[in-house]
Amino acid sequence: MRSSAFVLVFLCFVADAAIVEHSFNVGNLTVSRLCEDRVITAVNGQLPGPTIEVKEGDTLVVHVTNESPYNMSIHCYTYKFNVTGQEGTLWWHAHVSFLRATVHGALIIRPRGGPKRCPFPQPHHEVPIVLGIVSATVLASSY
Ligand SMILES: [Cu+2]
Repeated sequence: MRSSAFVLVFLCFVADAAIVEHSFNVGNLTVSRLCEDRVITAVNGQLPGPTIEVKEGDTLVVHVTNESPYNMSIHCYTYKFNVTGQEGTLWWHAHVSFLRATVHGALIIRPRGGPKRCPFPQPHHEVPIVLGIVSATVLASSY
């Protein structure tokens, strides 16, 4: 009896986990900053890039098509992560330093147990805010 209850609880846990998929198209984007139009590299034509929302325990799959002038040709990659052991609002970003300023976005990992597991009262509304430094040097070096 005890082992069947354990199996049932385990199945509920597994059934609650989801596979969250995103497609990132990395390419050029013209933005107006510091009173000038500049061409930057961005994801899905957005700055900051798309917000990813998952629950702890989900599997995150990101399909990336690189159409930026870097790497010279179109490359496609698929990244797969198991989101375990982390909760909160983080950021995803390019690991090339001069692209990190424009190729980034919010990664929101919600607790598996829902809002009741948050260590604060449930907010009325949530808005992710991504702070970035855009300087003439960054813009000049990103195209
Ligand atoms: Cu990093």
